[in-house]
Amino acid sequence: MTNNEELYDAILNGRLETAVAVTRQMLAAGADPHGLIDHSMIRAMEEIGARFEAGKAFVPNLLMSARAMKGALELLRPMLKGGNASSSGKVVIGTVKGDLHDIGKNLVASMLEGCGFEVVNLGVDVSSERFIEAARTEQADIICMSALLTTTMSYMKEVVAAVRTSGLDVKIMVGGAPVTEHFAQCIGADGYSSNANAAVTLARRLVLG
Ligand code: B1M
Repeated sequence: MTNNEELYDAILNGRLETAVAVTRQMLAAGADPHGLIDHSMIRAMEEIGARFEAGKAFVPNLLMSARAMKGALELLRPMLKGGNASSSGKVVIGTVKGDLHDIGKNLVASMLEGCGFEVVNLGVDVSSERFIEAARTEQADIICMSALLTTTMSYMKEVVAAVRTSGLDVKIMVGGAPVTEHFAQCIGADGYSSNANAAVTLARRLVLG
């Protein structure tokens, strides 16, 4: 088994210690953190999700995989640099109300941070009031929302409406597995991105105008 396969297998089967040990080993050998994320870690989460959907895995399996993924991701966090040292702008980020998925959102937050943005991470289950309050207090340039459930993505529309009514001068970005460009346009968001790298490009574009 290659190291990439071992990492994939460890996350898929929720083995935290192995996931962390293999990640550490691969980094020491000079592996590219983005390669690990894209080729092993996200693939493993997709597979456990597919098994869950097919009734071949259950919520405890999702939790264990998530724990293993988070442990490995923690090692990569300081390395997710994009080479821009000065502050590119301030982002308030959170997973919307009713939704507890935070791995992708945290990946986006880490990438933004690594690429020079100041990031205020509000966590999960974030209401429109909290997004607005944080954006106002922090004088944020961008509100970034994540949703992983088809049942919670509709809440993004409420947040966009509440932000527009509040009169705040802030851009709004949305993303997460069920979200699409079309959906983002329909709810009046300023932009959509499908992954963490694209989120950085979009944030830069929104701040520069
Ligand atoms: Co849940 N879950 N889950 N889950 N879970 C999904 C999302 C699901 C697709 C699984 C499936 O059925 N195949 C399904 C949703 C179905 C649907 O809505 N159509 C599902 C379900 C049903 C549920 C529960 C309802 C299960 C239950 O209790 N019966 C429940 C809901 C709880 C809740 O939120 N209220 C639930 C619970 C959980 C756990 C808590 C056990 C756990 C989350 C742990 C955690 O996050 N701390 C979990 C997990 C792990 C998953 C899967 C398997 C993996 C998610 C993940 O971390 N992916 C997921 C299946 C899947 O996604 N294939 C699933 C890896 C991550 C890196 O990708 O988050 O997509 P992702 O982020 C990407 C992009 O989407 C994008 O960038 C990231 C990196 O490239 N992105 C953004 C994300 N946010 C962005 C914001 C941006 C831009 C890009 O702003 C501009």
